[in-house]
Amino acid sequence: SGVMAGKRGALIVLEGVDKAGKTTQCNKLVQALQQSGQSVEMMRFPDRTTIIGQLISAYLEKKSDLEDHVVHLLFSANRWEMVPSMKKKLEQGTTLVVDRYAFSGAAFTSAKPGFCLDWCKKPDVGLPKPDLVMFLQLSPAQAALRGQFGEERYEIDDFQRTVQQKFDQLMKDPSVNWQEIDASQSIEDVHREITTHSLNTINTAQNLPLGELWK
Ligand code: ADP
Ligand code: FDM
Repeated sequence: SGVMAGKRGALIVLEGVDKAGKTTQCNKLVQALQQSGQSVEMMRFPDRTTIIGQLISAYLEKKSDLEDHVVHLLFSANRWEMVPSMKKKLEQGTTLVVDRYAFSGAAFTSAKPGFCLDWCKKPDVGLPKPDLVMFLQLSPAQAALRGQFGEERYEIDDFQRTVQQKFDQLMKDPSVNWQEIDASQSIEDVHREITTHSLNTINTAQNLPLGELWK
């Protein structure tokens, strides 16, 4: 970055099992940061609006079947296709709040028989590294209180339990800045915690180069 370069934005990711409150909290965080005068945008993966995203969406809605390796690589490609615009926005000082990222990618595929976590991480090695990953922690029992699962692929209790175990493994990696959040609190209490972590991260990230994930 040159002499006149401004401060970069932060890459902030929310992860967690289904119904943990990711989407609710991403929306509230974006609103709060906007109100505090930050330049901020929300993103979500999968991004179902692209061509690759439409293939993924049809698969999740069970309108099509795809081989397990293929769909894993499509999820990863759906992140890589956004990388140029993500980097540009971050460099311009915009903070990105992202609903799911490569951690969901690795956790969900490695929960399938015959897939190891290490293989599942490989296609996402080198993606922009989040400055902060908040994991919304919620037990399956508490998730069940938030209503029934929908009709999409992966919305099955046993599978979600295995996904949680894979997330637990991923969270042992100290090269990623994980923050575990107790997602069983009220929406407002979770929001306060997430906002505090995010503001701290925005302040520290602006003086640091953007990292490369799992590299
Ligand atoms: P996710 O994106 O992680 O699947 P959502 O944000 O869509 O989760 O929330 C799932 C459901 O749980 C929604 O009906 C939402 O209103 C509700 N919910 C979210 N956060 C909380 C909370 N802290 N306490 C109770 N219900 C919540
Ligand atoms: N998912 C999400 C994956 O299997 N791999 C990925 O890389 C990502 C980003 O897709 F079941 C799964 C997780 C979830 C589904 O659901 C997407 P939402 O409701 O759009 O988050």
